[in-house]
Amino acid sequence: MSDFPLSAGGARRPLSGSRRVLAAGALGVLGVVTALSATLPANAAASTLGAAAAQSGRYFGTAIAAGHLNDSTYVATWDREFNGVTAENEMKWGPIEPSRNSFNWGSADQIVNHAVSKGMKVRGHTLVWHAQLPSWINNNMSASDLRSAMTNHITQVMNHYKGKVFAWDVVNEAFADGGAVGTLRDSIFTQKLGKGFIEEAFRAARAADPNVKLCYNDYNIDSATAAKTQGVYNMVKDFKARGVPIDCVGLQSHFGNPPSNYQQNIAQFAALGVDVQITELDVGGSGSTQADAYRRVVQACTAVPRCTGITVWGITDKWSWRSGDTPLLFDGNFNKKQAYTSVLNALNAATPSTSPSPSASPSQSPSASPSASPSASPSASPSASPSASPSTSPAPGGCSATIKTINSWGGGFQSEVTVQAGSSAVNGWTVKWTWPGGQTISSLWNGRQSSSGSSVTVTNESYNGSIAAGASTTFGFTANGTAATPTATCTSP
Ligand code: G2I
Repeated sequence: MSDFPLSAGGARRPLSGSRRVLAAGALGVLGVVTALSATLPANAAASTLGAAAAQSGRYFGTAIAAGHLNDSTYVATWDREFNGVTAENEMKWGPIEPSRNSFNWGSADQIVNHAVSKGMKVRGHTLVWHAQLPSWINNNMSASDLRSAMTNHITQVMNHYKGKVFAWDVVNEAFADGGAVGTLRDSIFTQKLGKGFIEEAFRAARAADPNVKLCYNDYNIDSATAAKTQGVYNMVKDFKARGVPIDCVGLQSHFGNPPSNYQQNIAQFAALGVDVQITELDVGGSGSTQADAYRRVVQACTAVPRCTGITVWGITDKWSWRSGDTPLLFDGNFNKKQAYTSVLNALNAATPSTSPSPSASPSQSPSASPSASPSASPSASPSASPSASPSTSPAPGGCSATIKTINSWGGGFQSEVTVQAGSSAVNGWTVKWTWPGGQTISSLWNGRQSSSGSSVTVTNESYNGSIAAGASTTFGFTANGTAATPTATCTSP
């Protein structure tokens, strides 16, 4: 558990526990998948956070406050170390639309234009949030008036930043900290529009811009098993099943320690077919304890290909929203802390990232019923592959497994293994294969691996052992050697 209770979004709360761009030709093998970026291992370690992250196709960003842009050390550190940015407050509803349909772009534009001129990735934060609302959003509004204000806000702000922002936090912090799984925070949005406001916001966002990633962002969803996490997980799964456009989940990660199942959590969201980003990272503490916690966060993200980037919530401890916890990578004088070095080293050791194109919205109707049939989404897990192992039909009650190559580069490759249940549900599975040419797995997610010589055995994680009849789950890995798709066997108890 964290030693650093803090508030996010205004509420006091306890915390839960705590290389060169890949050749375009190689991306072509991904078929429908348009990689955001994917990379090859570099020969030399990079010396800045952004350059180190870029080696694995990721970004390393920071929150920036326009009010500090007159400090030359602040701007120089931003430019030197980071290749991504989130406006700390300037794009929020209150600051950007202080009067209805009258927009104050100045401060946000300052940040975005600077970032774009430096080739940084910009996260848009945030469109619909219960905090920092303008005073003209109030209880006197009717539901239909609030709905039209929300749709107009989403549309105008997204239009203004079209082509400059790569991902939007469409809805921020909508889930409650207590209560049953799936309980939403009480807000003007739930009061007037009901829980469907989240879906309405995502559909409006997709209508405004078909090419940007649409994210759900929250705090205290870092632990894989927390009730709040499960609520968000269920929502994303439901959105995917019904074709509600969603492309990414942001784990804010304001804590003192990442929970022990943090990587598992990132992997379980990724397995739903969304990107995951660490969006507001700050880790209270100091010295080697803090450095170690930061290292574990970076390792957890970079072990999962669809964890595409990390943003820290500020540059220097002195201007952090929780400065008493000294949670950032630079001290009050912009000196690099021990945590800086551990992050840099972990980024330099990272394996490649992949990210498909934004999801399409098959239906723009906010009233699409929950029973609407699942639709194909281009952001579903990569389906095109240059090769796949043969799959045998499972016996009733049994399972089958198919290995396919997702990506390959000189000396390594990435694979996805689909575990399919037969005509009965499966509770627990074991997949085995034998490497033909000395391949070795370097990182595996959504499964537990044991190897002996060329024989590999992978069993389910606690969260993906149950597969309904006819349904499937996937796990993935990166490996050293020449890409291969050996025949895999699957057994279930
Ligand atoms: O609370 C930490 C973060 C939790 N997740 C969403 C983030 O958007 C949120 O950021 C913080 C900013 O770091 C603070 O800077 O959001 C706070 C508001 O909830 C921001 O604080 C506000 C102060 O409350 C205002 O009084 C102040 O005018 O910052 C404003 C600008 O300095």
